[in-house]
Amino acid sequence: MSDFAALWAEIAEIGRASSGGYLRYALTPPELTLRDWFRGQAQRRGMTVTEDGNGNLFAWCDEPWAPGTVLTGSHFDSVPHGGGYDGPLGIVSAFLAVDQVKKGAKIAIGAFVEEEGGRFGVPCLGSRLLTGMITPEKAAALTDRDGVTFGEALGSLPTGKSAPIENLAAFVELHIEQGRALEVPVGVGSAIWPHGRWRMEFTGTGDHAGTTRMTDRHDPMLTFAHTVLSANQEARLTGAHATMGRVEAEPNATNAIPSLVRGWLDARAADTATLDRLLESVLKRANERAGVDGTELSVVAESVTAEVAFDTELARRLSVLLGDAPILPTGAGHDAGVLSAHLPTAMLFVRNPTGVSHAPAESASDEDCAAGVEALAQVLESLT
Ligand code: HGY
Ligand code: MN
Ligand code: MN
Ligand code: MN
Repeated sequence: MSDFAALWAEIAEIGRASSGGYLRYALTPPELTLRDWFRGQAQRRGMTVTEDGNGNLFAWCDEPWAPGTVLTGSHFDSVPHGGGYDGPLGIVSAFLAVDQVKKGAKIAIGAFVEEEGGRFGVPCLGSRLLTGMITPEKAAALTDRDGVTFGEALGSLPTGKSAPIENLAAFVELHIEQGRALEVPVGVGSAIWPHGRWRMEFTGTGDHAGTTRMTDRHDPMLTFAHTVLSANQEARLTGAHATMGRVEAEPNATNAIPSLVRGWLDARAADTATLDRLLESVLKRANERAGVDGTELSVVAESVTAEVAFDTELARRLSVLLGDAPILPTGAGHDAGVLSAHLPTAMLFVRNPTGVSHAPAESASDEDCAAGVEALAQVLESLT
């Protein structure tokens, strides 16, 4: 069994559901177990473990936050029934890469909290707090579906931008590729598509499903359904990606016309203009349909991420270092996208044969993952 396969096996069952996907929500038992695993791996290597007061965990080969440190790592949390590689692959690979880099190199490994936004609704919450892109107060007040706030889950008010991130020389995140673009084991990231998530609330008139004539209804599910179709049509027309994968109805009863339907639009595009055009069109059509249905619509942008272009020179250098590894963009958000506004940042992608992600079918071969570890070790060696 390869070093990678052996270390991977230590975490593969943590948080795994009968679906084969993972339920590793931030600061819940499975993710806390993975944090304990992280601490054990760090101690096994004589690394110093620190927490930054925002829920982010770090392991340091040298002094914490020593100037010139190169940070690598990713996240442990998953979307509901997500794949096992999205996040943890970057952390497991980091520990194995540290084993290969010369002793004394100033390298650190980070495990960022709530990257998926799967529990508290804002993605990259930990890296946004670390870089001051969200206030501790706003983060602390975010609630999960059981009404637990992030502050309660963390056990304190987050410390926000308190660590000297300016001391870091670079951040490199290794991540499984989440599309179908990578034909070789390892690639280098060029950009992250602009993207965001909008909470849309459709308000109508609750009523009896059996006694209310169709002409007398103000049914928000109808307006919602038209909005889903509009988003899908607009995305197909413009090459954007639009998804409404999460929906809630109140009172959510089979025999009651809903009074309210809440749906989240996840929209992304290769450039900002296309994304803006999609959004404008979907909101226009949704409001028009609300007029027809006699329903009301309110929209809240829960998080919007501008286009991220990674350091081109660094990406090219890494591509050459890795034997002309392909350089490719991603439609997925990452903590690297947040950190790239504050320090030189690069991403490495490991091939995903199914191309599926955020679902149990996400996959990567041990051979490709081992190639990813080698690549990360070479990159860390070259940067330190
Ligand atoms: O949703 C995303 O793009 C990322 O996986 N958090
Ligand atoms: Mn993800
Ligand atoms: Mn991820
Ligand atoms: Mn009844």
